[in-house]
This record gives sequence, C-alpha cells and structure tokens, in this order.
Amino acid sequence: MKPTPIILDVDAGIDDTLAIVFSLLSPSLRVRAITTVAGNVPVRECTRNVLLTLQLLAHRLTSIPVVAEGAARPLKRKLFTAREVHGRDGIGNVSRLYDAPTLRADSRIAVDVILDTVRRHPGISVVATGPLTNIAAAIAADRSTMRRAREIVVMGGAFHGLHNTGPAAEFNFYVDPEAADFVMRSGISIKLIPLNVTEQCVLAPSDLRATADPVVGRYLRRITKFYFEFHKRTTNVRKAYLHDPLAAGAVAFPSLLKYIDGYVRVEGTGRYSRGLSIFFPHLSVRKNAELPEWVKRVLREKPTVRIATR
Ligand SMILES: [Ca+2]
Repeated sequence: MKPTPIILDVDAGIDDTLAIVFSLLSPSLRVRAITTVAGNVPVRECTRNVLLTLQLLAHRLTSIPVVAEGAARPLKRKLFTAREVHGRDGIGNVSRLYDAPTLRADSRIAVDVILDTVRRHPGISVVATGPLTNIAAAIAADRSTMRRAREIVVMGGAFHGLHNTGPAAEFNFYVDPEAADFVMRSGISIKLIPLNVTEQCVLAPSDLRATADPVVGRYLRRITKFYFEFHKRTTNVRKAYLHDPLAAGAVAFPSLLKYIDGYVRVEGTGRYSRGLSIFFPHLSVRKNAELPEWVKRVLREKPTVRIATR
C-alpha cells in the first residue's frame, strides 16, 4: 500500500521527537514537511531539535523532508513552556552531546510551508503535536487550502477531569487556548487524540532496548532518560506516556483508536479554567429542549471533530 503523506507540526519535545522518529521510519507514512511551533521550549530550540533528529536519521532516509520554523509565541499570550518535562533544550539536555546540526531550515515560515505542502499533496494528513498556533494561522490565511487536507490529527485536550497543566487543561490547549478553539471550530475535519487516551499508551525503558539502529537507539535512550525520570517523579513509575507518537500512530494504523463525532470548544477566558476542553457528542436534540442558545447553535452545525475515546 502507498504510504500516507503527512505534515508534522511539532513543539519538539521528547515525545514529539519520538513521533518524528516513528513517522520517518514507518513504512505506512511519508513525511513531507516538519514545521515547528513554540511550546515545550522556545521555537528556536524546537527547530534545532528537529534538524538534529533528521540529521541522526539521515542515513535511514531516502529523502529529507523540508523543515520550517513557525510561531515563536501563542496567538494572544506569553509563551508557557514545559522544561521540567522535556529538559532545558527540549530533548532531555542531550543536545550538548552532539555537534550543532548542519542541516538548515527552509527560509519560508511554517504557515507558508504547511499551505504549500497541502496544495502540492491534497488529501495529506496534518499531524499537530504542539500548541495549535501555526495551524490556526494557516487556516486563517487560507481556509480553502486547509480544507484540502484529509484531516488534521491533533494531540490535545483532556476529558473526564484529567489534566496535566493547571487544574483543568492539557498542555497544548493550555499554552494557546485561542488557537485550539479556533481550530476546533474551523469546520475542517479533525481527529482529536486527547490526554485521557494518550495516557493509556505507555513506553517502558525496556521497549527501547530492541532498537536496531545503534545511532538512533542511543539517541532515543538518551533523550528518554530525562522523560522517564520526570514520570518517575510525578507518577512514581518509570514509564512514560506516548502522547505525540499516538497521534502519528492514529494515521499509520487507522483502526488503532475508536472515535465519536461531536463538537469541541476550548475555554480561553475562564478565570480558573484556561485551556479547558469541552466536548459534546453529536445528538439529535428534542425540539424546544431547554438548552442555552449557544449550545443549540453549535448543535445545528455539522460535527467535524472526531474524538478518540480509546
Ligand atoms: Ca508536543
């Protein structure tokens, strides 16, 4: 079967890096572009991490996807990072063990590369594993082009009371709630892979022992050391959640997850609930049912978000 073309939009990030490695080496996927967005660490570091990862994998690749740097901050807010999870450099403080990458990012900005790549490969899947700042900007710039993507697969949001940033939110939606809300309401076909599903997908240190390629294997063991230690401190188990790889996995293995159709909104203005994701399933509502006007309005729209439930 022909591999599925994808664009990766990442805030790399240890688990973003695992998603990149998985996507590049998966026979089911063909990575056409990797774009970066500020999130786990500032965008410059994200871009450096992507270039370093590509350089270390270059001997395994027939072609190197274009890399482009994107938004340095969320749409309306100051950047909020996650260095305690990913290290000062975003890859578990191992960048100092490697020479600075000689690969270069494209001179175009991420939004332009995303739009150009979708135009050139209509039906492509866009996999977004960071704050949705670039994706929102691409939709705002040219919605009809973004509609030509097959889907946008988003790692973000959290349901059933789960959260990993503040009392109510998942990190990506917390960092740029305005972008997340805009993308969820865009009418473009979206698959949402939320935290309560990604936390069911767990990596153990022993899972990496079998990595056949010595260069890649050593890199993965190095970057995940910090990530395992963070999880050990917070969950008391030396295992790590595979949030971002699951979003890429959902494209590589379409029957991996179960979905329900519905609507998602993301709280931007809440006093206590920044980044809270709200989901309501697509149901037929009784005529004259006692519902707030805004809910009735939403329920008249066609549901375009498919939420992974497991
Ligand atoms: Ca990420």
